[in-house]
Amino acid sequence: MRILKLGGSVVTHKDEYMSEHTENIKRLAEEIAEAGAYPLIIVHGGGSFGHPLAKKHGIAGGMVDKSQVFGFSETHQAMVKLNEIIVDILLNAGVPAFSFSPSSMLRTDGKRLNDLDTGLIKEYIELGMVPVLYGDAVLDSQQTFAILSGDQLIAKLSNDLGADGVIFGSDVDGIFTDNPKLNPEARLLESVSISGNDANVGDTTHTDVTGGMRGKLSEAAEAVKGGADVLMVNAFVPGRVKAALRGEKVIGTVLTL
Ligand code: IP8
Repeated sequence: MRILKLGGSVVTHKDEYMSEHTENIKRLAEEIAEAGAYPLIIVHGGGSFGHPLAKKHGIAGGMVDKSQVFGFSETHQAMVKLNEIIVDILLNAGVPAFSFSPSSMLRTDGKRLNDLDTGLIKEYIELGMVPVLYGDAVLDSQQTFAILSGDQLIAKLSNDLGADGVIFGSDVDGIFTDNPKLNPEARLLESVSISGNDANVGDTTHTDVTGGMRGKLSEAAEAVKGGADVLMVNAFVPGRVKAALRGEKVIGTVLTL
């Protein structure tokens, strides 16, 4: 079983509020359909849908004021909208996508996802469907609510379901020696050891309440520890996600123990 992350920077125009990247989503849906690499779970990020609202209402830090409740709903609703757009496009491309709302099936504890009942997800997969989940505004046992990143969700799904491979599709080729958007000298690393310290991923260039590339790396490390092959690829370059899903050699960064 494989898990594919479609980063928020891939499925939305990150600097345009609530603007989906239809062209990218359509091409990726075709690639996913053509790869036919089932069983598969897809998880997408928030991009310009979830993150600006989560930030505006301080959702990631938990509830300090009742007035945030409305913003919590708005943040979730923005993710529902983005998810609907993505699932519709996947279905049009012939991928048997099925939407799962994380906030309806789990809660975090101090921002961490410790318990996840994967029974239902498993049943949908066994029927041949492709569950599509997303980073979401969720209830939290310690701070009333929190933001669960798609990356943390992936690590948990990968470990609980015993995924063979996890592919993180983002807007960069993989992990670089430095942030390639800020430093032209940055070099792509073909493989990165999660125990080593060979990458300086720098800071994210957009609003990201869940920790940007640094957060992604630490969640990806959890999936590596659980035994999955983890690959980071540029989902903007046509063919890379398809090749990665097929298990073919592709430009990107492999994470190792
Ligand atoms: O983009 C966060 O998911 P991510 C989702 O995977 C929200 O970190 C609601 C901001």
